[in-house]
Amino acid sequence: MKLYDGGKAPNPRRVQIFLKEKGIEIEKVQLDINALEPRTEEFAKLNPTKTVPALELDDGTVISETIAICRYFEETHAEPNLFGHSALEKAQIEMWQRRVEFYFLMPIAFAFRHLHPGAITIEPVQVAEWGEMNKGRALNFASVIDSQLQKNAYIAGDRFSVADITLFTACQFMRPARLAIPEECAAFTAWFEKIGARPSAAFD
Ligand SMILES: N[C@@H](CCC(=O)N[C@@H](CS)C(=O)NCC(=O)O)C(=O)O
Repeated sequence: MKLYDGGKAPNPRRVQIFLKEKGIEIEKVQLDINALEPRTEEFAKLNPTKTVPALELDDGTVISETIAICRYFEETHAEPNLFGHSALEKAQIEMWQRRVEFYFLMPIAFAFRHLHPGAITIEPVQVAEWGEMNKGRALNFASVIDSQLQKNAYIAGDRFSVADITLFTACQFMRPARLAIPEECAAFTAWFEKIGARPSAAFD
């Protein structure tokens, strides 16, 4: 089994942190996103979306999409549980994971890809207006996150879950996207510091 990884990029980071939380070690093949290594025809045969992360099983089956990879490992290594136990907890974790991914991580990624000069290699047609619009979307959603974290220790409730991993990697991606958690979001900032202190958050 091997993981096609992508260094500090947010989606590869989500799987890296998930594996560390589970205590799973696995062979990794690093692909350089800036050198467009995931876009080669050879890699496209493994993963037609030409993105990392991608997990290749021993029988050659390839699983891509960050959450699909994390779910696979949740099934093979049940503890610590990161996707929820009860029907309600599973639904709440899924809800927050999707909210964070669609309304926070993706706008941050669009802001980076359409506004950062260094992203021109991966996004040759940068549309600054779209980048600016997404900056606003991410910052608006930060206040939703802050109100949730005023009432809960973790984004989906009272314990750490896969939704926190998505949120943490999104927050780390804010800096290259030239964004920051708004100053007034004190609960959000405190949560970011708390998650950053977990051993799994350290870069390899
Ligand atoms: N929906 C995919 C997104 C994967 C994705 O966009 N990965 C980025 C790195 S964060 C990538 O491989 N980009 C390569 C490229 O744009 O050429 C997932 O959840 O894994």
